[in-house]
Amino acid sequence: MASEIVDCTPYREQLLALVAELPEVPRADLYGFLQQAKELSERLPEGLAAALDSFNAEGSEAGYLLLRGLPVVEDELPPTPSSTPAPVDRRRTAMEAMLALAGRRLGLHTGYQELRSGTVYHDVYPSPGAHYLSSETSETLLEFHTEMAYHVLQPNYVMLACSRADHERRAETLVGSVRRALPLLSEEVRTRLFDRKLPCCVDVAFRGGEEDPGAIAEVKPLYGNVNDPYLGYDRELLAPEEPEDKEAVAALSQALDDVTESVKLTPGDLLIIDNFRTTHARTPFTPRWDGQDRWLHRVYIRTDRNGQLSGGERAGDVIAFTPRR
Ligand SMILES: O=C(O)CCC(=O)C(=O)O
Ligand SMILES: [Fe+2]
Repeated sequence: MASEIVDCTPYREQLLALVAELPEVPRADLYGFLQQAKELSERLPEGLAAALDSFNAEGSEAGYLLLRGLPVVEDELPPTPSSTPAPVDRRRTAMEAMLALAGRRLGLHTGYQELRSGTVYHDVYPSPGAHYLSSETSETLLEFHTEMAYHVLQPNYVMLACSRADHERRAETLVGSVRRALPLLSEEVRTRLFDRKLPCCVDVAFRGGEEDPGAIAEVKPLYGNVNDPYLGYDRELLAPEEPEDKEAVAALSQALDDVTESVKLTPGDLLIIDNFRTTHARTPFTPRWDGQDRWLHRVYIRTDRNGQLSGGERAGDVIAFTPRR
């Protein structure tokens, strides 16, 4: 199984050369950009390519793969964004290019129509007065969530690439892995939660303009292979009703807390989260609103694992919401 951290500093020159072959303005023709990235991803340095392929095939115990020491080109970085989506003519950053190259080695970049105006590349930056469920929060804990666990076309991976850390380097991205949590669960809890559909609310973007449509989806906390299950866990949105379900979810929740690993993303880091085997969160930090605040780039990747693709899709497609039921 893949080791969790790959030091990419030895590949710097090779990676910068690949980045330079990508079009300079990704959003001008995103399909073209991601197609070019696919071809270039065949030429990734061997060690890096092998780590990505192995993670894609088998996952890891910790549920993530962290690429460290990727080239961030400081002088080409504009101020941290304060609005969304990014202007179509914004020049690519090195870390956005890395999301294209590493992402295409894994699968297909996917945009979600209802989310961030249906864009494929998201900027993750602090925003004053953000909703408590939003990745734009900063001074409050962003609680454990599996990205779009309630969406039939849930992404297989969430990729987060860091161009800027918070000033105090306090923010931690937390990952709770089901492979680590499962041994802590009693047989009773496992059986209760396996293949059991529980009511689940959805994120604000998917509520169709209604303030609180309630639990419009159903999510299975554990499913797939009984000995190596997938996880669907969202601390804020999952809404078990029956006492036995509430108790079992509380036990799962505790187990995930017990095995949580933390990553402090620093510039040049690219974190690939296995979104079918983990839940993730982010601890508070203090923004300064000076143009140098924490700045991540995010993409979602679908692969053919668990039927997330049916054939004919392209990297860069933007898809509509169907709740899991
Ligand atoms: O800011 C982070 O480290 C993670 C935020 C998050 O959950 C996301 O962007 O999906
Ligand atoms: Fe997230």
